[in-house]
Amino acid sequence: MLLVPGMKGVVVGCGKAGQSVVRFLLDRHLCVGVSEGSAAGRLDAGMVADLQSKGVLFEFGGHTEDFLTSFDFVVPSPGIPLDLPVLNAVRQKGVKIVGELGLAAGHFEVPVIGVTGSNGKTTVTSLIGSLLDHAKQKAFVGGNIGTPLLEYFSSKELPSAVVLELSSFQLDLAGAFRPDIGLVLNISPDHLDRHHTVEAYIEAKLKMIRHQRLGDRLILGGDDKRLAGVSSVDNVEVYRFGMDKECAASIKGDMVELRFTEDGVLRQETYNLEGTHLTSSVNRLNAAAAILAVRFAGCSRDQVQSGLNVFQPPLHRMTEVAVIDGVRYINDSKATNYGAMYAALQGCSEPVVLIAGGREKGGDWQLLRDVLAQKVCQLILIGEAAEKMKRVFEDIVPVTQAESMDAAVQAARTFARDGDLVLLAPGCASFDMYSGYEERGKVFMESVQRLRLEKRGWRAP
Ligand code: UMA
Ligand code: ADP
Repeated sequence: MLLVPGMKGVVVGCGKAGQSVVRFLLDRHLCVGVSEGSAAGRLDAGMVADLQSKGVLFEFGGHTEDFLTSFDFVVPSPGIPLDLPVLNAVRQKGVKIVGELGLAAGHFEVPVIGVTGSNGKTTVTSLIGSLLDHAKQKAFVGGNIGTPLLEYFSSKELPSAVVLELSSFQLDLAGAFRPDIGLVLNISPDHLDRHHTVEAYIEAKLKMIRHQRLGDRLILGGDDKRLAGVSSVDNVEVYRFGMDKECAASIKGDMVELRFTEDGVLRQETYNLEGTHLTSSVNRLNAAAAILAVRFAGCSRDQVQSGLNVFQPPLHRMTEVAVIDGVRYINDSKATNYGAMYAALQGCSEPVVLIAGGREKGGDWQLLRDVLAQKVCQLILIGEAAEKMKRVFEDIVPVTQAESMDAAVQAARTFARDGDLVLLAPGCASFDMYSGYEERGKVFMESVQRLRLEKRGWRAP
């Protein structure tokens, strides 16, 4: 979006992303406002005072039409539902609604790699960042992963590339944004409380690729039925990754085989994941996607292989916590939707004692019945969704309920036999019991560590 000094922009929501939008607009000499839903005292007083001293106008405790329509455009933070009545009213009055991506579109000076999908975004984004780093290309890594994407514009040194994890919330307002290399990893229902229908959710995700142009590249999950019919625009070249050997990056055991044409030359390369931390079924796919992206971004084969060898996947994603009495305990707290829960179970070869539940995000539990029947020997339910999940699954698997994570882990210990796997893969958000998936995963890991200490005869703290 073209920003001219003196224009007036208002940011809705003053969290991490909102604050970075404010800084971005101030740096461009715009008149800036903030409309924040919570009361004034809930925000960091120092931050508010600092912004006020720079001329930023605030309204607290809600979003009013009068305040918002006194600006030329409105920038909702990613977490703000776009169907809020006040946003509809503002739209009807002709005030433009633009997102972080819409503001950034056209202003990146270096190649952009955009990563979206329902699951694996953070792993693939951080893997791409790490592989580029390993090849001495310092990339800016941001977006949904944590550092707001507009922070790129305050980088002290120009990075060699930008790697963005993009959520459906951010892509909903993508404007004319386009990545030079776009990755859509997979699609499974998620965030239906916000998007209402699977179709609307998919449409939001695919906004990432709508403005790509000739010369850009699109990397798609090849095993995903919902992505099979997706085609690129403007003859953008499409590369698929997956189990099928026809894919440009295909998985064969612990190997990733690449086969693609570059400058008219057929390239065939093999990468070995054995001995890396990327051998789980989902991480092999994630590695295949990331390898394609960084090869297109100029890393050599050898740089990529040595980068894969040292990469540590982020915590709470199929993280092994301990082996106690022959039982492996796995923390997949980040499995907050059906797709991740399904993938976690599908990849397990041992009988699974599954700890699941939490706050539902919308969707149909029936889709998981087959995989639970196949893989799970005992289901332990926690949180708000427990009653409903019990009704869906109790005829196919033994079910018990637990009041806390600690009680769930203690129960899992009594059910699990030598050779089983205790898996925390909730399939739900965590906010009914925890501040987020990190806290939920941490509590699970602490409970497992207590089991280990008890086994050694030490009194757990
Ligand atoms: N608020 C209002 N009005 C409302 C609702 C909220 O004013 O109606 C205010 C809140 O009081 C708060 C602010 O808005 O002050 C929060 O804004 P936000 O929810 O957009 O959160 P941020 O802190 O700005 O973080 C956002 C992303 N959050 C969401 O998409 C919900 C972060 O993704 C992202 O890391 C960050 O920007 C930096 O880019 C988090 C996330 O949960 C990790 N993402 C979802 C996911 O991964 O599933 C999509
Ligand atoms: P996101 O950022 O999209 O939420 P993460 O890398 O944080 O992705 O992983 C989220 C959850 O999805 C974890 O439970 C993880 O084990 C699972 N997961 C990771 N990669 C994939 C994949 N390619 N397909 C399905 N599930 C995956």
